[in-house]
Amino acid sequence: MLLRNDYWSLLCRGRKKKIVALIVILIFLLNGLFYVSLELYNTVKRKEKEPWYSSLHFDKNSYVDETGMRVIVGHYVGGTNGGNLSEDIINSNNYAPVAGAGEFGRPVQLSQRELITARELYSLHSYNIFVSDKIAINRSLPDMRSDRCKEVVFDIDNLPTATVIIVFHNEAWSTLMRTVMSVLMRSPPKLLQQIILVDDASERRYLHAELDEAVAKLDKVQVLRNPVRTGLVGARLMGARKATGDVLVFLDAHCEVTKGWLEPLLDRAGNDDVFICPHIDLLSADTLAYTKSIDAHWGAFSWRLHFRWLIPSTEVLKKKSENPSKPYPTPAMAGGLFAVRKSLFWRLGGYDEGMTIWGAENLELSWRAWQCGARVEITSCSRVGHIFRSHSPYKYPGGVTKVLHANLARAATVWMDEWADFFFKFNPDIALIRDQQSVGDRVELRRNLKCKSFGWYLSTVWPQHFFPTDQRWFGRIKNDKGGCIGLMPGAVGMGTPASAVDCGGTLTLESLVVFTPEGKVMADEGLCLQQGNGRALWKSCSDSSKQIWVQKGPRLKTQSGLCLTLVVTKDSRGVGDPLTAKRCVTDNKQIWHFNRVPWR
Ligand code: LR7
Ligand code: MN
Repeated sequence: MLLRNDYWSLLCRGRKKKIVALIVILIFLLNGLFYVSLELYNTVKRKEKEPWYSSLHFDKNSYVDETGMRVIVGHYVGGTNGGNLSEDIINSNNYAPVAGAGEFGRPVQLSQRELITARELYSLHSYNIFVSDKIAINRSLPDMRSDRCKEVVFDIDNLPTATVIIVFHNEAWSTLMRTVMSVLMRSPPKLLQQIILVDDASERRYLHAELDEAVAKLDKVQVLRNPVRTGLVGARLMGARKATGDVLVFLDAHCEVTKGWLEPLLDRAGNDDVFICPHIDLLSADTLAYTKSIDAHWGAFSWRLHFRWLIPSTEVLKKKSENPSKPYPTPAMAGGLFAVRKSLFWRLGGYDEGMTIWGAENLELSWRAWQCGARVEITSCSRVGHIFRSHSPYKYPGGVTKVLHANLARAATVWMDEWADFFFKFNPDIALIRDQQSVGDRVELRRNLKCKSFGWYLSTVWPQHFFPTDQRWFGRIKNDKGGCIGLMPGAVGMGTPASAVDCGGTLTLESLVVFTPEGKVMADEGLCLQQGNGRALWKSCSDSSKQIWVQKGPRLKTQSGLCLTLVVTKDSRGVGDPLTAKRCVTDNKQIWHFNRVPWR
């Protein structure tokens, strides 16, 4: 009988025995290593499919369209302001550039280990501060201008000068400084009069002495300090009062300007009748990559007065393609990035100082500009990147809703006339604070400037708007089986299949539609009911004949004579069931009840 040892002695002996044992152990180890790396690789793959930040808090109403443009912005759901991070971490400046990182606007990718830290720090600013701290504050960026824009020659000697105003509250050091450096590096010195940073009472330690020291080394840059936090309106006004340049150029504190950005703005702003905005590109909040945003966009707003990017009118698109370097009009501006001659800014009343912290000042300014004889425009030749974030990182005294609602109530009361009544009627929480706003001085300003009506603004500046008017039917279109034509809450997006929604109470905007004399069924967000292939869809309102519905008694017919039908599948009341145009038959699923609702 062989002993265990004897097997070994049969195979090998002495030194050889040890070597074989070693090889066996090595194979074991290698095997283990292989499995670990496989697991790691799989995790990375999985992460690639579903980015790590997808677990973070996103506004359900926001989405990015196929071109990468954040179509819905400017409505926040409140943040966590740094969560459980220690005071030391919150107050430290960890800027440590890594050679080459983010150069030429490229994305910065992190290792698995770094991602853990990055995720922990994310809530501080609602963008990836860990990545930002790796990118040099004077990084290079590509020239983002189209060839047609590069061809334009400016007479530098005859352009007005610029004061660039950047307000901030608890901004990250690296992003703020990168904004400043990009302006210094890419503005003709002759045109750049000064850069004014306005600190809106930031608490972060690194934004005090450390910032002062850094700024002292830079030519033309100064810091003003707001003793109490007023919000961006108060801070911008503080900067504007100290401006010595001819033109005020406002930027958010997390922007990067690209080559040739200033000249087209100054060229147009010199005219003294216009608020001119650059074309806003995207700086990814996760990788800080610089990406182009959709070529043609303009700004407008929803029924709830949330700022929205929309596709411009056909007329504007046509003019834009004929002359791509020419500025084009926009019904509203996003608010953060624009240039205006100082004299015009003050002549039109600066800003409404009653607006605190954040929100609505962009719509107020846009309406005021248009209604009071000026214009709001975008020039595609000036390209500036901005970090779009999905929620706001800082504190709102009393809560974001309270602050935003008060600002919206002010803007609506002063400028919207009958449409203010529409806004308040369907937003009863905001109506409650309507009378608390003292806007006497702003109403007087409007009277003194002899400004035009909101009706004029809608029909002249934004004739493609989707608000109700006296000439448009407004109300609820209810199927005989139950269910109304409307937007599914939360399912807002271009090209969403249309389903019947719960008819809800009298004030539910989701179940209310505008039916225009031309036959368009319009819902909030600029969406029109359109017959697609086999299913009715909510599509961006356009001139398409597929968006025309003809009312024939209780039926809604397409131009080819099909009848809008509720395809009852799951719910006896039809809620959630698909809508589509089908051959007309005698069927109550094709019968619609038009219940008119007064729009104001
Ligand atoms: O209390 C505050 N004090 C401040 O100084 C709150 C904010 N701020 C500063 C802040 O640090 C930042 O530099 O104000 C600036 C704007 O605040 P953001 O970046 O939180 O605003 P936003 O980019 O999300 O929102 C857009 O809408 C706002 C409405 O009040 C302002 O008009 C912003 O300037 C505006 N930003 C843009 O237009 C950039 C383009 C993106 C879009 C849309
Ligand atoms: Mn911003």
